[in-house]
Amino acid sequence: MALLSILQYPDPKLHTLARPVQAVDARIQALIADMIETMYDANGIGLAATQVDVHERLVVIDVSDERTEPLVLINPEILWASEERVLNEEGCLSVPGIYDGVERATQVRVQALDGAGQLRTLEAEGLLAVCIQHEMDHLLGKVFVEYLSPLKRNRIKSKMLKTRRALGRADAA
Ligand code: GNR
Ligand code: NI
Repeated sequence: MALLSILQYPDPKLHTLARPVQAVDARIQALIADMIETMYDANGIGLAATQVDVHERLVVIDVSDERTEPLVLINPEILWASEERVLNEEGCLSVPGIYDGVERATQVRVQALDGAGQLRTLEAEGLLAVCIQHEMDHLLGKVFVEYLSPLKRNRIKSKMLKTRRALGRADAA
């Protein structure tokens, strides 16, 4: 197992469209284990492969308080989303320190392969539904700040770049 590094907004690689996972094999199982470890280490409730620079349709999620219920979604597809929307305060491990309101469907029905390669259907509401939609956006190359006004987004972009310059990161995008 290994901790993976998480791409930071505005890294253009965060806007890559992920391809479907072709086979749930040893390589994918190892990636799942590393992503779960990385998500827990970063205190996140979800992590998309896109965020660790792997552009395949795979996400891990754990919204449990004890952080003992990891959920793996491979090649997830939304079968149904409620018309009803709710505004939630969102954050993202790729945009640390930034929180803002995003409107999402309150309920979703999702089909995905699990970590064993079994096709499953999941009904979600509350924080899980929000997290699933946030993670699936990452697989499409979309970061939550893209729902905010251009003014807010540009302020966030500048702040992120400034913070990274101050930290002296050579890998700043
Ligand atoms: O840890 C996370 N918290 C969170 C809070 C509200 C809405 C979405 C999220 S997902 C985020 C982890 C992350 O960046 N996943 O891509
Ligand atoms: Ni995120």
